[in-house]
Amino acid sequence: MQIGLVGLPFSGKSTLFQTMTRTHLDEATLARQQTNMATVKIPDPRVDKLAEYFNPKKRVYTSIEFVDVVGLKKGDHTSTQFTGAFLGGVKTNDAIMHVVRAFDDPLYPHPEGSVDPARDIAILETEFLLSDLAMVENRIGKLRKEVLKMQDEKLKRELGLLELFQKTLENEQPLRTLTLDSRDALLIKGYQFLTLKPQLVVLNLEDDAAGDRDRLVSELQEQFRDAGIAVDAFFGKIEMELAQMEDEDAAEFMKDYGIEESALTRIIRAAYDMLGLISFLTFGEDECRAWTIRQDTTAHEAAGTIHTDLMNRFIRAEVVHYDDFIEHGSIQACKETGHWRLEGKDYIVKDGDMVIIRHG
Ligand SMILES: Nc1nc2c(ncn2[C@@H]2O[C@H](COP(=O)(O)OP(=O)(O)OP(=O)(O)O)[C@@H](O)[C@H]2O)c(=O)[nH]1
Ligand SMILES: [Mg+2]
Repeated sequence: MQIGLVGLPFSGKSTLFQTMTRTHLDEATLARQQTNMATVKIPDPRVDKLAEYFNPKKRVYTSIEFVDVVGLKKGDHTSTQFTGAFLGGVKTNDAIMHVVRAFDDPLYPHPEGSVDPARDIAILETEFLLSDLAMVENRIGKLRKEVLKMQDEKLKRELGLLELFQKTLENEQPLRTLTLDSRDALLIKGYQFLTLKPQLVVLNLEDDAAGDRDRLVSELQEQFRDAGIAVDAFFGKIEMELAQMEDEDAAEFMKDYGIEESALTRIIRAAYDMLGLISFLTFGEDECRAWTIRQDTTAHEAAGTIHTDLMNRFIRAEVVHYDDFIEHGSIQACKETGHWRLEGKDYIVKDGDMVIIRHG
């Protein structure tokens, strides 16, 4: 799973990247404007709690890959230039995290001349819309000819779908506002449309804006809800310092600033939700581990994420939900109270299910 960090120049992409990946990029690296990539463990207190019970040799978390996408050039200080390299870089990501500047700093002038988050969100969306529209139009032209030549049902279906996309985009609606069934989704997957990707806007707030945070976030959320964009916020400067501290110092610092949860934890969880991802858990004396799956994954498919062998020789899943396990305190107690269940292939795995796959 890969998430691309995008945003106008000086919005704080590299700052957020360093915060979330707990890396430090030096000035020279930043100036080189290269694409940076890092894998981030998804913090999951449930894995820690299970490890307390089972005392395993290993605990394993799931992870997401973050990419600091570069390529947006500062234009002649009135506009931002979007390059093909930039748009191409965004395409390969599963989801977009759009860093939007809400801090003012004369040292780093805003490329559009003023701080205006709603405008900045729209600038990027418009660019993505135009890029998708160009691709749709181009493809429709070719498809129409092909459909005339060879009455192919699949091509016809694709054409119909792209015509719907064209209308949607011409009405300035991003493609993520459409509901596609899995068959259609598969049909157009290869295009990697930009406005089809889930997008999370992350406002980069001024250090002293803590009191305004909820208001700013909910105003923007209201404004962009119809476009299917989620909004969150972080304090770039503070949280970067925070991410580079030892845990003890960080706790102290957070208390001083009244930050309850680090951006790292919160934003990563928001990204997880945005992608429709959930975790199930495996446990035992060897390892306690979280696994990432999409919502609506069956027990059979979930077994396949652990190992294809488990999928091929799947007999049944034994399942107890993490909350029930914590409430009753042991597997034995869960069995006695009927919270330990046997499930078949088609069982839809829930977030927080503790699972044992029985196989032949
Ligand atoms: N005052 C203030 N400065 C910030 C904040 N976040 C980032 N900065 C500073 O703004 C400058 C630009 O931040 P970056 O994270 O490099 O921004 P970027 O989006 O990666 O910029 P480009 O890669 O050049 O497009 C850096 O010097 C940061 O230290 C913030 O919340 N407040
Ligand atoms: Mg940068």
